[in-house]
Amino acid sequence: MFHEKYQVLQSKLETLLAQKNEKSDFYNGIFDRYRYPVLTRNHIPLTWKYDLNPKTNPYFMERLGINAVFNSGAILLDGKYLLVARIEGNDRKSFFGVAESDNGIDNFRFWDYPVRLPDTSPEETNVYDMRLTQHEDGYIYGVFCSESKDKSVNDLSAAVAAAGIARTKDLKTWERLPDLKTLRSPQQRNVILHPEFIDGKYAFYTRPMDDFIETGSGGGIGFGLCDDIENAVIDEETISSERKYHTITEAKNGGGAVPIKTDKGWLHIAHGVRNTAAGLRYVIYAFLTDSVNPSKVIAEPSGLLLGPLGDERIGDVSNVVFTNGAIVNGDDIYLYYAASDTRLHVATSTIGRLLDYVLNTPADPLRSVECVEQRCELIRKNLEFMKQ
Ligand code: M1P
Repeated sequence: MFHEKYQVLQSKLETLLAQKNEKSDFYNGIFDRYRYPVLTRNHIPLTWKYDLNPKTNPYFMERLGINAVFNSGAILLDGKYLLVARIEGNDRKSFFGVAESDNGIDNFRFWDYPVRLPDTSPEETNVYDMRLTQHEDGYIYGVFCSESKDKSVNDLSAAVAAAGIARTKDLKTWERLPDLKTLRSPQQRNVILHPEFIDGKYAFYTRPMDDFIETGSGGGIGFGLCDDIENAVIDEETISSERKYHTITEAKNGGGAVPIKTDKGWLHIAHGVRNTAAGLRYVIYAFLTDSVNPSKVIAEPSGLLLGPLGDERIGDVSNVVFTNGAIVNGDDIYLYYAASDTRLHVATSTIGRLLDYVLNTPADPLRSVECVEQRCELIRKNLEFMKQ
């Protein structure tokens, strides 16, 4: 019975891993959605969850269950599409696992073992949301949220978020560096290392926060330079993409995928959050920054690029889409986005399309009356064009 059960589960897993993905019928001309998620908790190898020895596990139970697989860093390495996924155990702790595919849209298979980061801080309780930067210094950097209990207040759920930094050449062996220090922001999440030196320095996109959940006085996505990646300290953060009243970024925003270099500037795919009666709503938006000064926004289209749709809206933290990874292969872009902190999807587009989107979608005029004017202008042009 033990062996039969194993065969059934293993063959179910193999069927899932072999499943071909296909574009869904969603259309907006900007990107394609796909029918199946690329990673879910069902993609996790049985060896990670079960004790496969009938003597020590006579009931063939899960011993270490997995609750969710979601927010993933992404990189193209030696022709393979690699995701460093956030995997959350039934114990609520997150860790990282590398999943590999030949085409970026299906057949992602986890490597044998999860990532073992060097344990450099006994205070660190949880790690998640790694951004993978192939830096021009030759290393691949993983910058992630390192979370610890906030012992300064008498509140069991109070936590402190910092940006952990690790580096590797192969995603197998990792060297942990000291966490990023931002002298003017007590907490950080959604930090990304820019892939190139700026003025000879390492450049980070930050997300200044006063608190673990609320960004407080943090005005948007920050940017700062540091001299030494082995002791990264940023004393000055300037704001790049701002939070704005009555927009998709009103409550907070944060960097997403590592910015993509294009001939028109750096393409950013980030997240924005607003508050609703049903809780926070997370969507993905895009903007373009200057080629020479990547903190200077030169185009920011109105509203969201990708919002939670259909089943994506439901999960452990509902009404959330979130990205921390994209892969560029030639002109093609593979955007990995998680739905409701539960599973991971892919959307595909091209650099050409997304540049057209950021450069030619009108900016948010910030007031209903002007939004109506903007839409009427589009209708007027269309009606005139259709008469021709
Ligand atoms: O639960 C939604 C997201 O919340 C956090 O994002 P932010 O820091 O912008 O609030 C992160 O914990 C992220 O992992 C999570 O998906």
